Amino acid sequence: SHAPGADRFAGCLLGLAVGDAVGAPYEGLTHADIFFQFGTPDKLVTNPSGDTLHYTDDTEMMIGVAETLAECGRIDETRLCRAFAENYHPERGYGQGARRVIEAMARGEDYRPLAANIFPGGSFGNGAAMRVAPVGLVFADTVDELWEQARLSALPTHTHPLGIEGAQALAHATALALHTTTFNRKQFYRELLARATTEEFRWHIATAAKLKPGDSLSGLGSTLHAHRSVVTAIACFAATPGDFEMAIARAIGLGDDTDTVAAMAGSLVGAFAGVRAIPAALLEKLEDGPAKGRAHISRLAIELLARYEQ
Ligand code: F2R
Ligand code: MG
Ligand code: MG
Ligand code: MG
Repeated sequence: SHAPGADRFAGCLLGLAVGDAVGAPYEGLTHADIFFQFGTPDKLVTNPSGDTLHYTDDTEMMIGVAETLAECGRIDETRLCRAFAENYHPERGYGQGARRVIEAMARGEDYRPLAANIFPGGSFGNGAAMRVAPVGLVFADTVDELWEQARLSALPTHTHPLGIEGAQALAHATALALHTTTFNRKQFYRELLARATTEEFRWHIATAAKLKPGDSLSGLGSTLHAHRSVVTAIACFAATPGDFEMAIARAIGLGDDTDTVAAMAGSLVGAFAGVRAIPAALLEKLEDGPAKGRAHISRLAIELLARYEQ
Protein backbone atom coordinates (compact mmCIF):
# COMPACT_ATOMS: atom_id res chain seq x y z
CA SER A 1 0.00 0.00 0.00
CA HIS A 2 1.17 3.55 -0.62
CA ALA A 3 1.39 6.45 1.80
CA PRO A 4 -1.79 8.41 2.53
CA GLY A 5 -2.12 11.68 0.67
CA ALA A 6 -3.95 15.00 0.62
CA ASP A 7 -7.28 13.35 -0.17
CA ARG A 8 -7.42 11.51 3.15
CA PHE A 9 -6.05 14.41 5.22
CA ALA A 10 -8.67 16.77 3.78
CA GLY A 11 -11.33 14.06 4.07
CA CYS A 12 -10.62 13.71 7.79
CA LEU A 13 -10.76 17.42 8.69
CA LEU A 14 -13.63 18.30 6.36
CA GLY A 15 -15.50 15.14 7.38
CA LEU A 16 -15.25 16.32 10.98
CA ALA A 17 -16.55 19.80 10.15
CA VAL A 18 -19.44 18.52 8.01
CA GLY A 19 -20.45 15.87 10.58
CA ASP A 20 -20.35 18.53 13.30
CA ALA A 21 -22.44 21.00 11.28
CA VAL A 22 -25.03 18.45 10.10
CA GLY A 23 -25.44 17.04 13.61
CA ALA A 24 -25.49 20.36 15.48
CA PRO A 25 -29.24 21.21 15.26
CA TYR A 26 -30.15 17.99 17.11
CA GLU A 27 -27.64 18.12 19.97
CA GLY A 28 -29.26 17.35 23.31
CA LEU A 29 -32.37 15.74 21.80
CA THR A 30 -33.29 12.12 22.38
CA HIS A 31 -33.42 9.52 19.63
CA ALA A 32 -37.24 9.62 19.81
CA ASP A 33 -37.43 13.45 19.70
CA ILE A 34 -35.34 13.51 16.55
CA PHE A 35 -37.41 10.82 14.87
CA PHE A 36 -40.81 12.36 15.67
CA GLN A 37 -39.84 16.01 15.10
CA PHE A 38 -37.60 15.67 12.07
CA GLY A 39 -38.01 12.20 10.56
CA THR A 40 -35.44 9.54 9.83
CA PRO A 41 -31.79 10.57 10.25
CA ASP A 42 -30.84 9.56 6.71
CA LYS A 43 -33.18 12.31 5.41
CA LEU A 44 -31.62 14.90 7.74
CA VAL A 45 -28.25 14.06 6.30
CA THR A 46 -29.24 13.91 2.64
CA ASN A 47 -31.21 17.11 2.88
CA PRO A 48 -30.11 19.29 5.80
CA SER A 49 -32.14 22.42 6.47
CA GLY A 50 -30.72 25.86 5.69
CA ASP A 51 -28.42 27.20 2.99
CA THR A 52 -25.28 27.10 5.10
CA LEU A 53 -23.94 24.38 7.40
CA HIS A 54 -22.54 26.07 10.50
CA TYR A 55 -19.97 24.19 12.53
CA THR A 56 -19.63 24.40 16.33
CA ASP A 57 -16.96 24.31 19.06
CA ASP A 58 -15.86 20.83 17.90
CA THR A 59 -14.51 22.19 14.61
CA GLU A 60 -13.36 25.51 16.06
CA MET A 61 -11.14 23.65 18.56
CA MET A 62 -9.93 21.11 15.96
CA ILE A 63 -8.77 24.12 13.91
CA GLY A 64 -6.75 25.28 16.92
CA VAL A 65 -5.05 21.87 17.21
CA ALA A 66 -4.36 21.82 13.46
CA GLU A 67 -2.92 25.36 13.48
CA THR A 68 -0.62 24.42 16.36
CA LEU A 69 0.67 21.26 14.66
CA ALA A 70 1.07 23.05 11.31
CA GLU A 71 3.16 25.74 12.99
CA CYS A 72 5.10 23.76 15.61
CA GLY A 73 5.09 20.17 14.32
CA ARG A 74 4.03 18.98 17.78
CA ILE A 75 1.71 20.07 20.60
CA ASP A 76 3.19 23.21 22.13
CA GLU A 77 0.97 24.05 25.08
CA THR A 78 1.40 27.83 24.88
CA ARG A 79 0.64 27.91 21.17
CA LEU A 80 -2.35 25.59 21.58
CA CYS A 81 -3.91 27.71 24.32
CA ARG A 82 -3.36 30.85 22.26
CA ALA A 83 -5.18 29.17 19.34
CA PHE A 84 -8.09 28.13 21.58
CA ALA A 85 -8.39 31.66 23.00
CA GLU A 86 -8.01 33.48 19.67
CA ASN A 87 -10.46 31.24 17.81
CA TYR A 88 -13.01 31.20 20.65
CA HIS A 89 -16.58 32.15 19.81
CA PRO A 90 -18.77 31.17 22.78
CA GLU A 91 -21.88 31.23 20.58
CA ARG A 92 -20.61 28.10 18.84
CA GLY A 93 -21.71 26.17 21.92
CA TYR A 94 -18.83 25.17 24.21
CA GLY A 95 -19.05 22.90 27.24
CA GLN A 96 -19.54 24.85 30.48
CA GLY A 97 -16.16 23.76 31.87
CA ALA A 98 -14.38 24.42 28.59
CA ARG A 99 -15.82 27.96 28.48
CA ARG A 100 -14.43 28.86 31.87
CA VAL A 101 -10.99 27.43 31.10
CA ILE A 102 -10.69 29.13 27.69
CA GLU A 103 -11.92 32.45 29.10
CA ALA A 104 -9.15 32.22 31.75
CA MET A 105 -6.64 31.56 28.94
CA ALA A 106 -7.93 34.59 27.04
CA ARG A 107 -7.45 36.79 30.14
CA GLY A 108 -3.88 35.52 30.48
CA GLU A 109 -4.59 33.84 33.81
CA ASP A 110 -3.18 30.51 35.01
CA TYR A 111 -5.86 28.17 33.70
CA ARG A 112 -4.24 24.96 35.00
CA PRO A 113 -5.70 24.91 38.53
CA LEU A 114 -9.08 25.67 36.99
CA ALA A 115 -8.78 22.82 34.44
CA ALA A 116 -7.78 20.43 37.23
CA ASN A 117 -10.60 21.34 39.61
CA ILE A 118 -13.55 22.54 37.55
CA PHE A 119 -15.03 19.04 37.83
CA PRO A 120 -13.96 16.44 40.40
CA GLY A 121 -10.82 14.84 38.98
CA GLY A 122 -10.89 17.12 35.92
CA SER A 123 -13.19 17.02 32.88
CA PHE A 124 -14.13 13.76 31.22
CA GLY A 125 -16.15 15.59 28.56
CA ASN A 126 -15.53 14.50 24.97
CA GLY A 127 -14.03 17.91 24.13
CA ALA A 128 -10.46 16.58 23.96
CA ALA A 129 -11.51 13.76 21.63
CA MET A 130 -13.66 15.92 19.34
CA ARG A 131 -10.67 18.10 18.39
CA VAL A 132 -7.89 15.47 18.23
CA ALA A 133 -8.07 14.40 14.56
CA PRO A 134 -4.99 16.44 13.47
CA VAL A 135 -2.87 14.54 16.04
CA GLY A 136 -4.07 11.23 14.60
CA LEU A 137 -3.03 12.37 11.12
CA VAL A 138 0.40 13.87 11.84
CA PHE A 139 1.53 11.04 14.19
CA ALA A 140 -0.15 8.19 12.31
CA ASP A 141 3.12 6.27 11.85
CA THR A 142 4.27 6.33 15.48
CA VAL A 143 1.66 5.08 17.94
CA ASP A 144 3.65 5.84 21.10
CA GLU A 145 4.22 9.43 20.00
CA LEU A 146 0.59 9.70 18.87
CA TRP A 147 -0.59 8.55 22.30
CA GLU A 148 1.65 11.14 24.03
CA GLN A 149 0.75 14.02 21.68
CA ALA A 150 -2.97 13.24 22.11
CA ARG A 151 -2.47 13.46 25.89
CA LEU A 152 -0.72 16.81 25.55
CA SER A 153 -3.49 18.12 23.28
CA ALA A 154 -6.09 17.17 25.91
CA LEU A 155 -4.40 18.50 29.07
CA PRO A 156 -5.11 22.25 28.84
CA THR A 157 -8.84 21.53 29.32
CA HIS A 158 -9.15 17.81 30.16
CA THR A 159 -7.10 16.28 32.96
CA HIS A 160 -9.40 13.38 33.90
CA PRO A 161 -8.02 10.00 32.70
CA LEU A 162 -11.23 9.31 30.76
CA GLY A 163 -11.16 12.68 29.00
CA ILE A 164 -7.54 12.04 28.05
CA GLU A 165 -8.09 8.46 26.92
CA GLY A 166 -11.00 9.59 24.74
CA ALA A 167 -8.56 11.75 22.79
CA GLN A 168 -5.94 9.00 22.65
CA ALA A 169 -8.38 6.31 21.49
CA LEU A 170 -9.85 8.54 18.79
CA ALA A 171 -6.42 9.68 17.56
CA HIS A 172 -5.40 6.01 17.37
CA ALA A 173 -8.57 5.13 15.43
CA THR A 174 -7.84 8.04 13.07
CA ALA A 175 -4.34 6.70 12.39
CA LEU A 176 -5.71 3.19 11.75
CA ALA A 177 -8.37 4.56 9.39
CA LEU A 178 -5.76 6.61 7.55
CA HIS A 179 -3.59 3.56 6.90
CA THR A 180 -6.34 1.12 6.03
CA THR A 181 -6.94 0.07 2.44
CA THR A 182 -9.16 -2.98 3.10
CA PHE A 183 -11.06 -2.50 6.33
CA ASN A 184 -11.02 -5.43 8.76
CA ARG A 185 -13.29 -4.78 11.76
CA LYS A 186 -11.82 -7.52 13.94
CA GLN A 187 -8.28 -6.34 13.37
CA PHE A 188 -9.30 -2.69 13.87
CA TYR A 189 -10.89 -3.34 17.28
CA ARG A 190 -8.07 -5.69 18.30
CA GLU A 191 -5.52 -2.91 17.79
CA LEU A 192 -7.62 -0.38 19.71
CA LEU A 193 -8.21 -2.81 22.56
CA ALA A 194 -4.50 -3.63 22.82
CA ARG A 195 -3.85 0.02 23.73
CA ALA A 196 -6.87 0.74 25.91
CA THR A 197 -5.97 1.44 29.53
CA THR A 198 -9.06 2.29 31.59
CA GLU A 199 -11.77 -0.21 32.49
CA GLU A 200 -14.37 2.00 30.77
CA PHE A 201 -12.62 2.11 27.41
CA ARG A 202 -11.76 -1.59 27.54
CA TRP A 203 -15.41 -2.40 28.14
CA HIS A 204 -16.72 -0.12 25.38
CA ILE A 205 -14.23 -1.34 22.78
CA ALA A 206 -14.81 -5.01 23.65
CA THR A 207 -18.58 -4.47 23.50
CA ALA A 208 -18.41 -2.64 20.16
CA ALA A 209 -16.21 -5.40 18.74
CA LYS A 210 -18.90 -7.99 19.47
CA LEU A 211 -21.66 -6.10 17.63
CA LYS A 212 -22.65 -7.08 14.10
CA PRO A 213 -22.70 -4.26 11.52
CA GLY A 214 -26.50 -3.77 11.65
CA ASP A 215 -26.82 -3.92 15.46
CA SER A 216 -28.00 -0.89 17.45
CA LEU A 217 -25.23 1.13 19.04
CA SER A 218 -27.47 2.73 21.66
CA GLY A 219 -26.06 0.53 24.45
CA LEU A 220 -22.68 2.21 24.02
CA GLY A 221 -24.05 5.66 24.88
CA SER A 222 -23.84 8.99 23.06
CA THR A 223 -23.61 11.63 25.78
CA LEU A 224 -21.00 14.36 26.06
CA HIS A 225 -18.91 12.16 28.37
CA ALA A 226 -15.86 10.81 26.55
CA HIS A 227 -16.34 7.22 27.70
CA ARG A 228 -19.97 7.30 26.51
CA SER A 229 -19.46 8.61 22.98
CA VAL A 230 -15.94 8.15 21.62
CA VAL A 231 -16.20 4.39 21.07
CA THR A 232 -19.75 4.92 19.79
CA ALA A 233 -18.43 7.22 17.07
CA ILE A 234 -15.72 4.68 16.25
CA ALA A 235 -18.46 2.04 15.94
CA CYS A 236 -20.52 4.29 13.63
CA PHE A 237 -17.49 4.40 11.35
CA ALA A 238 -16.73 0.68 11.65
CA ALA A 239 -20.32 -0.27 10.72
CA THR A 240 -20.04 1.43 7.30
CA PRO A 241 -16.45 2.64 6.91
CA GLY A 242 -16.77 3.92 3.34
CA ASP A 243 -20.23 5.45 3.63
CA PHE A 244 -20.10 8.98 5.04
CA GLU A 245 -23.85 9.62 5.01
CA MET A 246 -24.68 6.30 6.71
CA ALA A 247 -22.04 6.80 9.38
CA ILE A 248 -23.19 10.28 10.38
CA ALA A 249 -26.89 9.39 10.07
CA ARG A 250 -26.29 6.52 12.48
CA ALA A 251 -24.47 8.91 14.83
CA ILE A 252 -27.23 11.54 14.73
CA GLY A 253 -30.00 8.95 15.10
CA LEU A 254 -28.67 7.98 18.52
CA GLY A 255 -29.51 11.43 19.89
CA ASP A 256 -27.71 13.26 22.73
CA ASP A 257 -24.31 14.55 21.57
CA THR A 258 -25.22 14.42 17.89
CA ASP A 259 -22.77 17.04 16.57
CA THR A 260 -19.81 15.51 18.34
CA VAL A 261 -20.50 11.85 17.59
CA ALA A 262 -21.19 12.74 13.93
CA ALA A 263 -18.01 14.86 13.81
CA MET A 264 -15.85 12.03 15.15
CA ALA A 265 -17.49 9.39 12.93
CA GLY A 266 -17.28 11.68 9.88
CA SER A 267 -13.59 12.36 10.45
CA LEU A 268 -12.85 8.61 10.53
CA VAL A 269 -14.76 7.96 7.29
CA GLY A 270 -12.91 10.86 5.69
CA ALA A 271 -9.51 9.55 6.84
CA PHE A 272 -10.37 6.13 5.41
CA ALA A 273 -12.27 6.98 2.22
CA GLY A 274 -11.02 10.48 1.40
CA VAL A 275 -12.76 13.77 0.70
CA ARG A 276 -14.66 12.21 -2.22
CA ALA A 277 -16.68 10.20 0.32
CA ILE A 278 -18.28 13.45 1.56
CA PRO A 279 -21.28 14.34 -0.62
CA ALA A 280 -20.52 17.48 -2.64
CA ALA A 281 -23.91 18.92 -1.70
CA LEU A 282 -22.90 18.91 1.96
CA LEU A 283 -19.36 20.12 1.41
CA GLU A 284 -20.58 23.05 -0.70
CA LYS A 285 -22.90 24.13 2.12
CA LEU A 286 -20.14 24.12 4.76
CA GLU A 287 -19.54 27.67 5.94
CA ASP A 288 -16.57 29.39 4.42
CA GLY A 289 -15.05 32.69 5.49
CA PRO A 290 -11.87 34.65 4.94
CA ALA A 291 -10.02 32.93 7.78
CA LYS A 292 -11.83 30.06 9.44
CA GLY A 293 -14.10 28.11 7.12
CA ARG A 294 -13.86 25.38 4.48
CA ALA A 295 -10.89 26.86 2.59
CA HIS A 296 -8.90 27.37 5.79
CA ILE A 297 -9.56 23.78 6.89
CA SER A 298 -8.48 22.52 3.44
CA ARG A 299 -5.24 24.52 3.68
CA LEU A 300 -4.56 23.13 7.16
CA ALA A 301 -4.96 19.58 5.79
CA ILE A 302 -2.18 20.28 3.26
CA GLU A 303 0.06 21.72 5.97
CA LEU A 304 -0.53 18.71 8.22
CA LEU A 305 0.33 16.38 5.34
CA ALA A 306 3.66 18.20 4.96
CA ARG A 307 4.29 17.71 8.71
CA TYR A 308 3.38 14.02 8.42
CA GLU A 309 5.78 13.55 5.51
CA GLN A 310 8.69 15.21 7.36
N1 F2R B 1 -21.56 22.10 25.18
C1 F2R B 1 -22.07 21.56 24.24
N2 F2R B 1 -23.41 21.55 24.05
C2 F2R B 1 -24.28 22.29 24.86
C3 F2R B 1 -24.93 21.36 25.83
C4 F2R B 1 -25.91 22.22 26.44
C5 F2R B 1 -26.58 21.53 27.55
N3 F2R B 1 -27.59 20.65 27.00
C6 F2R B 1 -27.13 22.59 28.39
O1 F2R B 1 -28.36 22.72 28.45
O2 F2R B 1 -26.32 23.30 29.01
N4 F2R B 1 -21.39 20.95 23.27
C7 F2R B 1 -20.01 20.91 23.26
O3 F2R B 1 -19.55 20.39 24.51
C8 F2R B 1 -19.12 19.03 24.38
C9 F2R B 1 -17.65 18.98 24.68
O4 F2R B 1 -17.50 19.42 25.99
P1 F2R B 1 -16.08 19.67 26.64
O5 F2R B 1 -15.28 20.51 25.75
O6 F2R B 1 -15.53 18.37 27.05
O7 F2R B 1 -16.50 20.56 27.90
P2 F2R B 1 -16.56 20.26 29.46
O8 F2R B 1 -17.38 21.34 30.05
O9 F2R B 1 -15.20 20.06 29.98
O10 F2R B 1 -17.35 18.87 29.63
C10 F2R B 1 -18.67 18.73 29.11
C11 F2R B 1 -19.63 18.32 30.22
O11 F2R B 1 -19.33 17.02 30.72
C12 F2R B 1 -19.68 16.95 32.10
N5 F2R B 1 -18.47 16.56 32.86
C13 F2R B 1 -17.20 16.58 32.43
N6 F2R B 1 -16.36 16.13 33.40
C14 F2R B 1 -17.12 15.81 34.44
C15 F2R B 1 -16.83 15.27 35.74
N7 F2R B 1 -15.56 14.99 36.14
N8 F2R B 1 -17.86 15.07 36.57
C16 F2R B 1 -19.14 15.36 36.19
N9 F2R B 1 -19.47 15.85 34.97
C17 F2R B 1 -18.48 16.08 34.12
C18 F2R B 1 -20.17 18.33 32.49
O12 F2R B 1 -21.57 18.35 32.41
C19 F2R B 1 -19.58 19.21 31.42
O13 F2R B 1 -20.30 20.40 31.21
C20 F2R B 1 -19.40 18.62 22.97
O14 F2R B 1 -20.66 18.00 22.92
C21 F2R B 1 -19.45 19.92 22.22
O15 F2R B 1 -20.27 19.84 21.08
MG1 MG C 1 -20.35 21.20 19.45
MG1 MG D 1 -11.97 35.03 15.74
MG1 MG E 1 -21.52 18.16 21.03
